[in-house]
Amino acid sequence: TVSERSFVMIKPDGVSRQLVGKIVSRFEERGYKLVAIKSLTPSPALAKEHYIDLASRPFYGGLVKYITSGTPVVAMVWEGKDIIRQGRRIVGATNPLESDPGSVRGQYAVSVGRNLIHASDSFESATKEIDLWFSEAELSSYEPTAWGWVMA
Ligand code: YYY
Ligand code: MG
Repeated sequence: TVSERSFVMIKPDGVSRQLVGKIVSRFEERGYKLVAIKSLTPSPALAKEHYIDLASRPFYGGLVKYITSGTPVVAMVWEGKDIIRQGRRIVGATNPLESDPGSVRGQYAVSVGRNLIHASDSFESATKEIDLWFSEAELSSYEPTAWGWVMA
C-alpha cells in the first residue's frame, strides 16, 4: 500500500566508504518518502536484537561485531507504495555475486560480509525493526510535493 514503511540501514562500510548520499538518493529519486533518518553506533544489544533470527548462524558474532564496530550506521525509515519489496530490489541480493548490477550491492559490494546495506524483508520484520530502532516521535508525517504523481 501507499503508506507501507520499511526499515533501511546503511551499514558501517557504507558510511566509511562515503556512499550515504548516493544510497539515500536512490530511494529519494525513486519517489519514496523519508520518514526518519539518524546516524548512530548501535549497541551490541540493539545489533543482536536486530539480527536475532540469525543468532544460530556461524556468522552471527562477526555480523554483530561489524555493525557495532564504532563506525556509525545510518538508520532510516522509507515510506511508499510497495517499499518493502522495492527496497529489497534497490538493495539487491544478499550475496553480491547474485546482486543485480543495478542494485546498491550489485554496484558497490563484493563481499556478503560487507554488503553495505540492510532493508526489511517483510511487513513483519519492517514493523519489528522500525519499532526497535525508532521511537514514535522520531517518525515524521508529511507529504512530499510530487507524492500524488508518484504513488497514484
Ligand atoms: O536480508 P539480507 O541482509 O539480504 O540477508 P540476511 O539473510 O537477512 O542476512 C543478514 C546479513 O548477514 C547479510 O546482509 C550479511 C550477513 N550474512 C553473512 O555475513 N554471511 C552469510 N552467509 C549470510 C548473511
Ligand atoms: Mg535480512
